[in-house]
Amino acid sequence: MSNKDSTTLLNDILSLNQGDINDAINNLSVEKREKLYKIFNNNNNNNDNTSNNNRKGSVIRNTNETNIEAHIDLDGGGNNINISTGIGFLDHMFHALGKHGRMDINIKCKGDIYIDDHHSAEDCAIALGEAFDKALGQRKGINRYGSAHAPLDESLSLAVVDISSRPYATISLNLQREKVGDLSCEMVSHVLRSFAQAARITIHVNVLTGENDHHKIESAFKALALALRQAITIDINRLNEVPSTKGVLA
Ligand SMILES: [Mn+2]
Repeated sequence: MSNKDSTTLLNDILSLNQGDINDAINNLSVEKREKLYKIFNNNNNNNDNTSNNNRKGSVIRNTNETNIEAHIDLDGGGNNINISTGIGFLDHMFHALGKHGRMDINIKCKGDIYIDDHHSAEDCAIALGEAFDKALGQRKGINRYGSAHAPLDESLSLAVVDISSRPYATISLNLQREKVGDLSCEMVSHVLRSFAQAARITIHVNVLTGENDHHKIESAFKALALALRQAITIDINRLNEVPSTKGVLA
């Protein structure tokens, strides 16, 4: 489009009243709203660190038990994911979280898995949660709430998220096995809880039905991914608003 055409188009837009503009924006897909939001946000807030145009977070976490690097880009799209926790099935679950939450996630962990999976699984969840918290910044303009069901064959899970700054997790998975791959089943709820705690969010994750433990856990992570996506998505109609009656979420 030429500059002249663009100018004509912008003048046409400016001649609309606010109600018509709001209606038009409401009719756009979430992806288009986010794109529109990014265009305006980049133009207006280039020097504002608290703005939402760069929703990335990085954490380096070193202890005697684990050395971890975690990066997340909430708006990355989920096509650039590299997970290496040392625990194969956990890699698979974090990958699902990024893919279906449309977030780019990178985790590298060197941990004491010669002992067991506990420290690495827990600490990766903490690092990822801290990176998520950093990426959210001031928590402005977000939907805040999200909920989703996700099936995987016979398994069905429900996840509900509130980006509340109140760390809380209710997890009910009904797992039967001792382990799936190298991940202990008891660590799955621990991972979800640790993530919620570090991210400072409330999550409810329930496996509603299912038989196969791999399927149950995977449907739980997918439901959480979808609910998180909803909750972190920017609502273009309230870009500078913190969605809390208190006025503060960070
Ligand atoms: Mn699978």
